[in-house]
Amino acid sequence: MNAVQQGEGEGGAIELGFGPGKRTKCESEITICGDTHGQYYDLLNIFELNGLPSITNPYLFNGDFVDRGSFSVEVILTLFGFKLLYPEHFHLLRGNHETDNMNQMYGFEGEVKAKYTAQMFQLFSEVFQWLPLTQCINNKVLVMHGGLFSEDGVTLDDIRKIDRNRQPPDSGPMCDLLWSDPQPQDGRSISKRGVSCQFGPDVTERFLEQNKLQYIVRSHEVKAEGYEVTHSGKCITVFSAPNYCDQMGNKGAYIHLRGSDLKPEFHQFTAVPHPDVKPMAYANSLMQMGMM
Ligand SMILES: [Mn+2]
Repeated sequence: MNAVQQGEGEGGAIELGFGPGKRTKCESEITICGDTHGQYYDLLNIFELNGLPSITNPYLFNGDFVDRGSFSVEVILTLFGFKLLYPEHFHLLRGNHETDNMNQMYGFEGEVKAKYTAQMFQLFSEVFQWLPLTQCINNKVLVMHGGLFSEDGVTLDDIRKIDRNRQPPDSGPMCDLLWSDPQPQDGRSISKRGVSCQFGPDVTERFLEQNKLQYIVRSHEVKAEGYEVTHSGKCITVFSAPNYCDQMGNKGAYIHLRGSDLKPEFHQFTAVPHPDVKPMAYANSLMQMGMM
């Protein structure tokens, strides 16, 4: 029946609901989108191209809804609205930008204060802390914003046990899920971001094997084509903010996971016009002057 069904089903098709390691059963299809970063008009274009969210058209948005783009309030209220309408068929995962530090520097806090109040920002901050960190689809595909871990051996159970209702720590599994990036060479190296790590194909392979998963889907990095398949198809990046910050010239993409084998199908799109408010219009003024 429905594309995504959740409940206390047999055979591991269960929605845990409370832990950060939520599980979703995908009966026929789900759409996964990556970073949207306050690009509201591009978000509307996704719904134009792929249909509005509904019980038969489920979505998962993989974090970084706010900051940089100057329509972050419009993006997050739209996404929260669909979450309220279709709680079982519309999924939101936390990104590294659903955090106070990032929101203070990259515009969301300033935007909320300009459009609403400081108290309204506190409310968003509180809700962001409850967003799940990962979602597991049909016990086969694990979705998270950043990527895998600084150490081997992390299990889905470990992920479920993370106490996520807080600002993320500077290291450890919660930090890694929000911040890490894949790298082409085996092993791990220091991240160019100065937080978490970069993980190689061997790390991905071991994690998938230990947890009996097929592949991971993550976001967090702008890609020229809107998506990238790496680690022999086992690590997929999807990014849904085309012409990121009005300057990168990249395509956006979303992924359909279809059928019982959850084969990924990529759809690309380009940026649409938006009202004349520049990205970072509400950001910390030191950031705007390029001093940070
Ligand atoms: Mn990110």
